[in-house]
Formats: sequence, structure tokens, C-alpha cells
Amino acid sequence: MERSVVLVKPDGVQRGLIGEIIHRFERKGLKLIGIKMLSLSDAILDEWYAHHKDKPFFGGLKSYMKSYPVVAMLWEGKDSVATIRKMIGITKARDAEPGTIRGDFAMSQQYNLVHASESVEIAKKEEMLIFNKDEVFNWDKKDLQDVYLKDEIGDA
Ligand code: FUP
Repeated sequence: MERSVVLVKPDGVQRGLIGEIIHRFERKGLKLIGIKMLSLSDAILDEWYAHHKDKPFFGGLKSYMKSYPVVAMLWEGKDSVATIRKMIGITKARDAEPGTIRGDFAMSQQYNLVHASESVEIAKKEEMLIFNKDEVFNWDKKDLQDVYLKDEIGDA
């Protein structure tokens, strides 16, 4: 099934929202297959935000992302990339829809609590950057047949 990388960013860690963010994805029916706290390095951030490297906010973005540890998670589910992107809300948090993580808990464009992979391809790259093979757990989640119709899991 599709995988998506989520980061609880330094502001989410500082504001005590790690549990709230995990709770939302758990209740949705997604499967957590990797989780760890880490400090992001320049090398990781240069790859991670390569598409922003010429933007005026890049320097500030990098120092913010390095300011405190982040919590990285790997979530699995059918169409999980699009589903999780919807659940986090748009980048500028004060305009994000109520009911989304950013819409419910944040006001800023930079301090927007959370990152989630933008596409399946980017999710694969982000997984490689953060998780070692032995940090990803292929465990048997017993309620899958209550979360999905059999056919939906079959072609995932
Ligand atoms: P998102 O995918 O919603 O996290 O947003 P982007 O990949 O476009 O941007 C990544 C991060 O860059 C944002 F979370 C915050 C920061 N950013 C700014 O600080 N200013 C901007 O104008 C755009 C993005």
C-alpha cells in the first residue's frame, strides 16, 4: 500500500501537538509503520526542500527546521499521500480549512506544524532520507478488514 512521510515540525513539538497529530492519523485508519525523533541535518534539508532552494525564505526555513527536533512518521494506507495532504491543510495555516491539522491549530505560513509528502515519488525519496530499513515495520494490522472493503485492499 501507499506510504507517506509525515514530520511533526519543531513548532508542533514545542507546542505539545505530537500526540494530537498521531491521534488524527490513527483514528483515520492509517497504519503507522515507522516513527522516530531526530534533528534534521543540512544535508537532509537541502534534499528535502531542493525545490525551494532559490526562494527568499529558504535560509529561514532551514534554520527553523533545525531549531528543535522533529518527529518523523511513516504512514501506510490506500491513497495515503492524497488523504494525508487533505488532512494537514494548505501551507498558509491561517487560511487552512477548519478540520485540518493546520486549520485547527496554526496561524503561520512557516510555523504550520506538520509536513506531509506531496506525491508518491517524493514519499519514496523522503522515506529513504529518514528511515533505515530496520526502522520500518511491516506488521499485521488486524482491523484492516474493518477499515477497507476486501477489494480495496486487494488492488492497493
Ligand atoms: P507544504 O507542502 O504545504 O508543506 O508547503 P511547501 O512544500 O510549499 O513549503 C514547505 C515549507 O516552506 C512550508 F511548510 C513553510 C515554508 N514556506 C514559507 O516559509 N514561505 C512560503 O512562502 C512557502 C513555504
